[in-house]
Amino acid sequence: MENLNHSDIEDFKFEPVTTVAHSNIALIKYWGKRSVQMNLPAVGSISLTLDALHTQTTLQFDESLDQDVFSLNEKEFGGKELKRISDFLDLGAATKDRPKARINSRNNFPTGAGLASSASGFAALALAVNDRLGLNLNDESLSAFARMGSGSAARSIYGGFAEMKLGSKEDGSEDIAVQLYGESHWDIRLLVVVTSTEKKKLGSTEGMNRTAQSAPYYKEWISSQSSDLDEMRNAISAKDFEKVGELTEHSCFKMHGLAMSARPPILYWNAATTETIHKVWKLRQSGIPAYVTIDAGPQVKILCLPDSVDEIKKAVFEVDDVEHIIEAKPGPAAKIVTPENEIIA
Ligand code: 2P0
Repeated sequence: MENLNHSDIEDFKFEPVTTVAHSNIALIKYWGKRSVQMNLPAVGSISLTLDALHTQTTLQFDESLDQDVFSLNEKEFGGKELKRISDFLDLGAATKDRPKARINSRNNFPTGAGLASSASGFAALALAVNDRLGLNLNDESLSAFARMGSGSAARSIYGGFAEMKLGSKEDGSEDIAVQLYGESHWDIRLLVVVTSTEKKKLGSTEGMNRTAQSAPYYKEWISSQSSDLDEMRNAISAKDFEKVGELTEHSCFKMHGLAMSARPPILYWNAATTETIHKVWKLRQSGIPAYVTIDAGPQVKILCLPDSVDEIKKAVFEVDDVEHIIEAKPGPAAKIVTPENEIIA
């Protein structure tokens, strides 16, 4: 990230820019950090970017401000939410002594409930900062910058299937994301089954740190990841749906089993989460190819093929407390949008 070194005032563009980045679902999960300070993941991960879930962010540097102003879905945030954003802008500018900014973000999905809002959020912000500060980062460097905001954000720079690489250097220069395949590689679907829109009680960062410190299988989690990644890369390349599904479920349950083994235990699921898992497994027994995955929250994400969507939705709506289902396809890369193309959510 040595080229993140643009603190001269001339580098700031003071007109606003608007960016959109899409959320992603990890098929092979990231959980744990090898450096908390640099936000370096302990394991690589593979994801699918989702068209239906996005963050749109407008960034404007303004010399008349004496502190950054951050709003999400029209609500202004201070405290640790604002600090996380301000620290990220400092990192982009390579100085704390920079013009302050207004950051207006809008998610088209519930925030903080395990729908990876930090992934699309920091990808959108990284792209906006790159543009307004004239950093000229290529996609890999941009992904490393986004990663410093949130690990999963590195993958949301790309459309389609992306891999976050596990670097070995301490400076994080190898911890970048790359695209495996674009969004047109494979027409699959991801159904996001929303079982609760309450904000989660334990954030991912805290959950990961507690897991690393206390889960007895943490070493095995790390040592078994590279073969999962190899198998998943091959399965996506071959468009082998059963294999991708089986590996996706395996990585999900391995991550959650690990988190459950932390002290005190971490359990992100509610009753509807568990019931939905069983519903999907029952559908599979009846011949419908569908597989579950779950992030740091109670929502269940169902990987399936386009012609099974209606039947799966019908069955899952029978579960008590399923509030709604969002249908997603492989989504596009993060991009700058012109005012005419801004999405009014
Ligand atoms: C993932 N998750 O691979 C995993 C699976 C949740 C479960 O990445 O601490 O918000 O900001 O780097 O990216 C969510 O964690 O964590 C996440 P930080 P992040 O998608």
